[in-house]
Amino acid sequence: MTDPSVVIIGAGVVGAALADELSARGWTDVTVVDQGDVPATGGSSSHAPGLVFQINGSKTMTEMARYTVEKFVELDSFSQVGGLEVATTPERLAELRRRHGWAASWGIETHLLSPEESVAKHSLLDAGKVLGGLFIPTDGLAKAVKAVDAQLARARERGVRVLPRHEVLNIRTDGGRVTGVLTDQGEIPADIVVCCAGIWGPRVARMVGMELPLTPLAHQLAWTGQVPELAGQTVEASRPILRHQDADLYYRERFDTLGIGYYGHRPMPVSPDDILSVDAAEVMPSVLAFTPDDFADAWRETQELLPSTSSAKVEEGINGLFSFTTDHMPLMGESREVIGFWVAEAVWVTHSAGVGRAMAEWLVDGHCSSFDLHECDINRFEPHQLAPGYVLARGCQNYVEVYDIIHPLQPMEDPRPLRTSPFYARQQELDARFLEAGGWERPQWYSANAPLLQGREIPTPGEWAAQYWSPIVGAEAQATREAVALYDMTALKRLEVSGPGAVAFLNRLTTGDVDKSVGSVTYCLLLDTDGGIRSDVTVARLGPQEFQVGANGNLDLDWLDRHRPADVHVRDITAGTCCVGVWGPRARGLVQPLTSTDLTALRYFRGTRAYIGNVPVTMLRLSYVGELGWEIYTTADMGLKLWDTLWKAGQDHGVIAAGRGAFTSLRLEKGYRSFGTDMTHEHDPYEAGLGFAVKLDKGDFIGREALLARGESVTRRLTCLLTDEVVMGREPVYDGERAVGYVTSAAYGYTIGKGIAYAWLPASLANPRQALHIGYFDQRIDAVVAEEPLFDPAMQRLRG
Ligand code: THG
Repeated sequence: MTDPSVVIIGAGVVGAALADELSARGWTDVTVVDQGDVPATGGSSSHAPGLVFQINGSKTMTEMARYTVEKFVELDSFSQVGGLEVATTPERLAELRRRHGWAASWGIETHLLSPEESVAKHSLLDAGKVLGGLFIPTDGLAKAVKAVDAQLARARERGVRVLPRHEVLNIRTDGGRVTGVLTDQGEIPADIVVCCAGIWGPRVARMVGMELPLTPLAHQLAWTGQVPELAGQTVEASRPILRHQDADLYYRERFDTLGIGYYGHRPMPVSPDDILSVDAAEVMPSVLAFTPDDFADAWRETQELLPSTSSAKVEEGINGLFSFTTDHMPLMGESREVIGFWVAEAVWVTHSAGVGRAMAEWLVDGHCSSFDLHECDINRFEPHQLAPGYVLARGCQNYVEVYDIIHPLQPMEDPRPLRTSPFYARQQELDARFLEAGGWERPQWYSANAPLLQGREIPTPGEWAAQYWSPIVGAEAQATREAVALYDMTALKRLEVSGPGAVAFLNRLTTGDVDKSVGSVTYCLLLDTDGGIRSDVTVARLGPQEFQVGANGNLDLDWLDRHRPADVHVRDITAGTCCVGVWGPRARGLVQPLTSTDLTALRYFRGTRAYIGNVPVTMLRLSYVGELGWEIYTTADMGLKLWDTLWKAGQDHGVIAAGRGAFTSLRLEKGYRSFGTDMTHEHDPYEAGLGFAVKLDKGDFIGREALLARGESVTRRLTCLLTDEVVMGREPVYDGERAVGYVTSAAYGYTIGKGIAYAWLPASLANPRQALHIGYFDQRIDAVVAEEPLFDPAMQRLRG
């Protein structure tokens, strides 16, 4: 088979990186087109200020940034002056400590600095204003246009064609497949088109009928005249790049002047349709006229932080356009509708080479092995998240929040509410505190449960962990184990998989054997061809050719849909149905009188159709909280009736409604993993402690060959740690002074009376009673490896 022909649209930092990485892997039938000149095309790369700060809460983003730095250094397109983030408020100082933790978790060297040490790194700083700093030695200044040039040069040497001044007019498709790109200079045939068009991306995507949830926003970048203290500086930059996040500002040197970037001004979105063409634009299409009024506060704050700028002036500035998304993450992957149409969009210079590498691996190998991309996948979105109003509102809000301190549980505030379960009215009556997930309003706890606190000692966590928290969370968790609770599970993604080929299909896509009797429920994994975990799912056989799959999100729908043969249907039934988990030792006492189905005969991990009062339901006997009970599903129209029926019957059994806070705590006590947090595509089932869900001898399935090659022996393990203090996730784990791993999920275990933190650790340290530390702000918290599960290892609760 010959390599496919690829057309890359856009010769900015992403397109250039991709051309280089593809050709390095032997794909040379590659054409890069751009409407502008090359290497300065007029897009965002051409005006990018070039600051590369690598530290990010996302492991993937940090790793893609690190790769970009390494590559740009090699390409002589990077000035590694270091990065300095300073704090001028106590909250920011704490945040810098949290970021230092992320750096340790993801393996980047950083140093927390005193005010004096900060000033020693950057002498323009006012010592009196700075409370501390975070120094990242490997950060620095990218020369984006030079990097584009260097990467395109390498690609050209390998045979890649680069065509400047080719404006894309349309994408040719045939039968749902890409066949070529029509430009103003003629047509270029293609098997694969990759849209790396940055701020023009939505326009290009629309040519194949695809909504790209990206908003171009103008961002102010100003340059001072000479700053006296920099006079005579002959190198472009000698001090580290600087961030003053408390005032939404960043700085870089350019000889004796300073560049100042500002995120504090009003969001200035621009419709992709209003971006000027290369020839119509005064400077370049991605550069709009500077609006000095929007910069007034920035200049005042600058003079305070960097007093020597007081005698300088702002001499020039731009409002430069670049891409924002609804969740701060890039958009990568293949369209669900048009085969061969790929995007690599909403990528900043910081991550560009990493994204180029990821895309090349994905295209050439069928998956990306260097980075876990589930947070970046273009198919991650729920339908409402593609609505133009949503895309715009979230893009603008994310501009405002770029430098804000965001708590891990902090929900978006607008637009809300979007999706409400049929139980919503009752939840409001019970004074639920709602957070948000996938658009769903999701109760974290119910204030109406405050009386449950009587006679209980619920420990209060530290200040940070106590946000979006109430002691009621603990009371709900304990009451679940004592009596019975209703959990709204409607947000759990549900797919119907049906048709003559359904059994064979699911056996090929999952690690389990689903060819069991009607009524069986199978917990198993979706693996990629390399054996990495794509998801963990429950597969309930509701009929000979009919299955309900409990999944983790839209990517599972996409994965199944992509692989499905013509005799299998895959349908997302989440929105048309609802689910309530009824769990606790008194669950059977509550539900049995409401149904003629013998619930004792319905064994653990079995399911059935039944009636609860007047409500037709599907009941699955399983429990993420580790208690006796069922997930009870019905159609959305009957949801409220179901809730009311259970609620009324539950009054004699001490029923409560319980929220997500309790749910997470109980889940961790039971040791159940959560995809995306505890394990991702980077991990195989054995490392994640999920080897039991892999039936290697059932016949072939996606990932089997890779698992056989990898073997079951592991060098790292997802490990249960016990602590005295609650952490939040993503903190580094230390063995002495050495960072050896990172926390995934964490919560207080209210019924075991300990803090729980799951963490990825070297296998050699994953042994019970191993003593370690977790880095949490400025503390080192004692942690001890524990045997799991912490709760009910004999499974008496679930099987009772
Ligand atoms: N309910 C349903 N589907 C789901 C989830 C759910 N799909 C996504 C996610 N949650 C899957 N995660 C789990 C994790 C653990 C279990 C179920 C779903 C579980 N495990 C038992 C154990 O590990 O002991 C049983 C394993 C077995 O018997 O094979 O229950 O919450 N519908």
